[in-house]
Amino acid sequence: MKIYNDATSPFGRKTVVAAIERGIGAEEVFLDLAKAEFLDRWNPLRQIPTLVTAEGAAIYDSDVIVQFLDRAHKREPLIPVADAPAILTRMSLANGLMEATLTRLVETRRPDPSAAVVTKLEARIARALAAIERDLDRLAKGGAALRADQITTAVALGYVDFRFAETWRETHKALGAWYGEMAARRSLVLTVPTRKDPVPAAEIARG
Ligand SMILES: N[C@@H](CCC(=O)N[C@@H](CS)C(=O)NCC(=O)O)C(=O)O
Repeated sequence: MKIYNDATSPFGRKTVVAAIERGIGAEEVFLDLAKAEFLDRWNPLRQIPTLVTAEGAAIYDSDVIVQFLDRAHKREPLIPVADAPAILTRMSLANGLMEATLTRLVETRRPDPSAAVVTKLEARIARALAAIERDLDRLAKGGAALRADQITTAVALGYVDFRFAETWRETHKALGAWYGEMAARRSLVLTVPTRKDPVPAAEIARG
């Protein structure tokens, strides 16, 4: 299977981290979204990540890819069934944090950015960070195998660092400490948004 992605997409990073965490045989393929017309046959939204199976089926978006990956390994589930609603809700919160950070960046890069829109998005980012820290006990709970909510949240925090600011640690110390441990994991280190190349397939399958 191939995962179409680029270096900076947090949604794509989430799926590649999940594949590495469970040692799933997947190939990450980088594309340039500005020249990705070929992707339309797989994903008419022309968005990444898009997974294409060996049989030629397309799977998207990122949360669906994570659920697909969860059927492709025999280790602990990324989304344990017993707690799925809470895990998926924490994933939605982290996805929203990624979206707000991305939309804010796009707005600030427009020729005439709206201060009101930027303020609204920064307030959303602040509320999301506070809510994640309030729920940190449940988020951090668990064994050595990362769950999908932990992966999504760590990737979202990395994206806030990369595209907005690192100052959130000053007011969210416990969350900062949790993220520090997460960011040191091999799966997160291999997928930093400043990388130049896809993660080699052998590194993903190694787990
Ligand atoms: N809900 C989607 C969001 C994917 C998304 O927004 N991807 C961005 C890259 S971070 C993209 O493809 N942007 C190109 C575009 O929308 O034109 C998911 O979870 O996969």
